[in-house]
Amino acid sequence: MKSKAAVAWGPNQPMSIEEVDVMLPKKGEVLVRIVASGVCHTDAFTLSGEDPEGVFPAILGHEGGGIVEQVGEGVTSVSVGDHVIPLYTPECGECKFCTSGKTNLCQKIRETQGKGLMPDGTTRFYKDGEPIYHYMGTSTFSEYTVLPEISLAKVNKQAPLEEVCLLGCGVTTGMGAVMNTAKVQEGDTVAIFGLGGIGLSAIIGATMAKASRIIAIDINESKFDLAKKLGATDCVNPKNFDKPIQEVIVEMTDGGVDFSFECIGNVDVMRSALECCHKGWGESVIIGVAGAGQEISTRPFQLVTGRVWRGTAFGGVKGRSELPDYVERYLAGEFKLNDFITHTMGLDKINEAFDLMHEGKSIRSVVHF
Ligand code: NAD
Ligand code: AHE
Ligand code: ZN
Ligand code: ZN
Repeated sequence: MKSKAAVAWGPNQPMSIEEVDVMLPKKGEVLVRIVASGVCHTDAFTLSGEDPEGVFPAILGHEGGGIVEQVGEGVTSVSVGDHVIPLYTPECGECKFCTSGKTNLCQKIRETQGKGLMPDGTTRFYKDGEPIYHYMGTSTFSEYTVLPEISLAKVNKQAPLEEVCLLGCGVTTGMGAVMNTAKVQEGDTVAIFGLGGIGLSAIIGATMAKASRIIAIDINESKFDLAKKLGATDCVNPKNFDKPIQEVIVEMTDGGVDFSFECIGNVDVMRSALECCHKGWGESVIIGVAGAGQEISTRPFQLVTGRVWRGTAFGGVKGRSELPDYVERYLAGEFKLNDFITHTMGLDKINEAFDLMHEGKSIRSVVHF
């Protein structure tokens, strides 16, 4: 069938809107009509050419909400008309990772997904007979996309897909990092580096966990109003100090925070985030994605003296079994999503959404189809 899609033909080039051919779903696959998709910094990261797994031409997008249009042979867990959120971290329920009870990183289809392919090693997108690669197993910048059944969370139809699409990545990642990965407890002190969709969602998580102090850090002070509205107790711009930001935070918190979160993808900030943690027990969680070839460093003494460095993908959330409950909690009014949606636009304006992100003017742009 035909579908309108934003095709990324190569790194650092604007995407172009094309009519592409989408193959119908094969065994275990599902055709989804995407209703809306958020734009996450990871899409821009891959478009920049910094992603070692970036393949082109590809249809990017991984923060979507859609409706099942057709199911392939053997698909039983979703049916036509169901509302779904695509999952870049699937949940097969049977692999070593799924059954470990220790991680959300299902590996059932990770190898093909990382190469931009469906599990059978082929693509479902074509333009003029030439294949176009999938992205993160989701490719939500297409009106129609095909996903494995294990990459879909079925959610309550009452939830507006134009908003809950943000639970397909950013909001779940930030909230999950705090509540699931770090397990912040009432009274803990928290520092959050980077106040985009991820960092602001981490603030929501820290507020829900009743953290006593939530220090929000960004070099773009226009992010501070929303950070405070969501619960930040302090907003700090590292540029306003003539010493390293970790020293500033250690002084503000009588020795450092209990937990810190890096929500930028900057390896120098990752070091600051670790080193602003309290000696003996402080934990720093890396969420940001850094480019090919980049590495983190610190003095091992930082770890010897009790600080912990860890990371998280999709907030440690198991998409099929846990994401529907995030949607229910949103519907129950536990947190809001529309604060994040600073811009909405049609797919044909998608490059503007990327520009707004690079200019620091948006939190989330949501593309409608
Ligand atoms: P964003 O661009 O919307 O926000 C990044 C924020 O960081 C901006 O507000 C920017 O001003 C701020 N910033 C930049 N440099 C800074 C510095 N040196 N010090 C302080 N603040 C600085 O991005 P986003 O969509 O919120 O994504 C954030 C990061 O998280 C990206 O690296 C993205 O790829 C990654 N990410 C990871 C996961 C995961 O599962 N681990 C999921 C989603 C996104
Ligand atoms: N492909 C990159 C890494 C990109 C990455 O870290 N992706 C995160 C999700 S970012 C969402 O906005 C993730 O889930 N990683 C786990 C995984 O299995 O991909 C690289 O460096 O190769
Ligand atoms: Zn993302
Ligand atoms: Zn699995």
